[in-house]
Amino acid sequence: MEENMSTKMDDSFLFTPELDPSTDMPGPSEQSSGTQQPSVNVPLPSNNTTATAFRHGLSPSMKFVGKSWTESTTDPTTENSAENGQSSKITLYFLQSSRSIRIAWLLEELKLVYNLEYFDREPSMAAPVSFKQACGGSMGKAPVLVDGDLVIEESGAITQYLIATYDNLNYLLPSPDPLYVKTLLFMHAAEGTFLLHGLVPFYVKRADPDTPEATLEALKIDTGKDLDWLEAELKTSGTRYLVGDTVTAADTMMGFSVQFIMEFDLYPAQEEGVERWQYVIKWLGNIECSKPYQRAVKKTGHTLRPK
Ligand SMILES: N[C@@H](CCC(=O)N[C@@H](CS)C(=O)NCC(=O)O)C(=O)O
Repeated sequence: MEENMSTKMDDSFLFTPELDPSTDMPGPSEQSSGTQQPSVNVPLPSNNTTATAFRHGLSPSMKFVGKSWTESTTDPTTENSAENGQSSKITLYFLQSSRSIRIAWLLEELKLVYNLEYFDREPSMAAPVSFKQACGGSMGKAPVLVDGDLVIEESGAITQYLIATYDNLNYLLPSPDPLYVKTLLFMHAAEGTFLLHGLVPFYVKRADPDTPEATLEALKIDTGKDLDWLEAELKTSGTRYLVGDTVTAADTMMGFSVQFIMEFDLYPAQEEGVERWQYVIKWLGNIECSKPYQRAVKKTGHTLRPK
């Protein structure tokens, strides 16, 4: 993005690291502080990297209910637990600069062992033929997740599958209650509203780099409204993440959409020196502080600006 939006913010507003039960203890407070949003620079992985992760380090007797952790009588440890270095039946087909980061992050949140198949984009930004041949999916789009005999496409569908299969603590999609409905809303708004609107000016500009600014501005009106809505939601809830103070599937889906919109300036021009979406920027900073997110970026080499 031409201008880093965080530089326009009042320092007092910058994200405040807090204890986050969805991360490795002791939480984001050990990760960063100060006024700079952290950026994770890692070398790109080679193909066929095997990424390993562990189920989170919470006591098996703890269960996430609503916004807090409570004792549970059931043992959430299941067959998806794994030891370091163990190969996995789960493979993520990851395309650089894509929605694939949603799934890498989710796998890290779930502490699942998975194999990572990494693919760079073609110069045209299309997925390479090798991706389409290898992933086993019929759409040829990233991400694709393979779990045993199952091949799953669409990042939202993969998210729902992984949660239904492996989120034994219900911490990424709260049990049916108002928080569940709110999480679903964000999960679907990520594709059906935010990226739908954000990709219109993106594709128009890509098709014709000389598109008049006035046309692009007109095409960005909807993302402005979407971000206004998100800003109001975050301001009202006052929470660290979209649904409560821990990461949920709302964040793993919405994070990429909003990062993409901000990175490529797909929002309406703003008045100089005024930050219209301060809470949104703060939330993006909280995501970047999250250890599972940082692990996902490190393992995959995800960046929205590939070299
Ligand atoms: N709605 C789908 C979108 C999938 C999609 O369009 N993926 C893009 C990357 S973000 C892709 O594979 N692009 C490369 C291509 O179309 O060749 C999802 O959420 O998974």
